[in-house]
Amino acid sequence: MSTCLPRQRFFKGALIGLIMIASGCGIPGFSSKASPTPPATTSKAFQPLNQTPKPMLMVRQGNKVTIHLYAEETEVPIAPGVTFPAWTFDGTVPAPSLYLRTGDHVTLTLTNLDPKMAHAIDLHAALVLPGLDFTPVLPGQSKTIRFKAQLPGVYLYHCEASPMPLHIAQGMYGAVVVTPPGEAPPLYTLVQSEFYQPNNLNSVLNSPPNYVVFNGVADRYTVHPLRVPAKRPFSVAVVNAGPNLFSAFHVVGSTLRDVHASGNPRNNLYDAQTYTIAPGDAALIQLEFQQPGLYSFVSHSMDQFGKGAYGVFDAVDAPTNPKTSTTSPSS
Ligand SMILES: [Cu+2]
Repeated sequence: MSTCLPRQRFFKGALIGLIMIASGCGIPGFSSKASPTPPATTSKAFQPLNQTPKPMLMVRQGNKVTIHLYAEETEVPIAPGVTFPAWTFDGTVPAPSLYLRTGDHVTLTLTNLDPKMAHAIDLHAALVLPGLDFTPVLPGQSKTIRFKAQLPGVYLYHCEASPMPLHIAQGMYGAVVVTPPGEAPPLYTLVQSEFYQPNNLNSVLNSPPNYVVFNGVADRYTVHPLRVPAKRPFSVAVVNAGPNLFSAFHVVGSTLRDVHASGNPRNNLYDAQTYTIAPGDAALIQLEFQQPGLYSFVSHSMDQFGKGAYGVFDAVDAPTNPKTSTTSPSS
């Protein structure tokens, strides 16, 4: 496996070079730090803001969890030298992962700090009445919802304000991981998503994306591989935020030993070579590498791989402490 990595890196380097040349010199709306390009805005409402990120608050007392999220517009990096004028929860794309346990009683408040438009939150982990709980929050206002984390799983949460395809494409999505009693949370959470021309609904609905990424940045984990244990199992939560493309999650040099569809342990698939994750769905994937070394993870849809859906696990013999290495998408 490791012998073919340099070839992959070379291939990817050439591809990303082409993408960077294209983006820096004129994918409309993407701003390059080296060669700033104004976003392709169409109205005053879509003039980008760059609000200072306000971090999420999450407090646990027993099985009572209080969460405070903030909707705001923040410019985020999405590829080397390329930033995107995002609409966010808490200033990051993806939004912070919410780690819960089954049986948790969650009180979640969304405050909309975006002065220009309404936002809303839809949590796939919350079994509630959408017409009451997922409704828009106007600028400057807050809304609190309460739900019980009834089912173990890995879930998407996203903005549900209209037009929803644009609010998701602009960056308003994250992961909820609900872990059953006695189980450790996944070692890492990966959120796959796409970037289109910013603030452009027509691009989201009718054009291919410019980037497809894990955790917000193209090829992010090729530069800094994710450290995992060798010769013992570990799990990774994979969420597909879309908004449009199906992910074909694959690990080079390994099968996906156990795949729990939607992260629910009742759904088990053994030794899948590639697993399809629809937009709005997720999986909890258990892996075990038989020897130390580098193992690429990709979306095996080659257009997605070529646009940045590519990372690397670095399997090492040294023990890895899940408590200290669990990766939020935003970290
Ligand atoms: Cu929104």
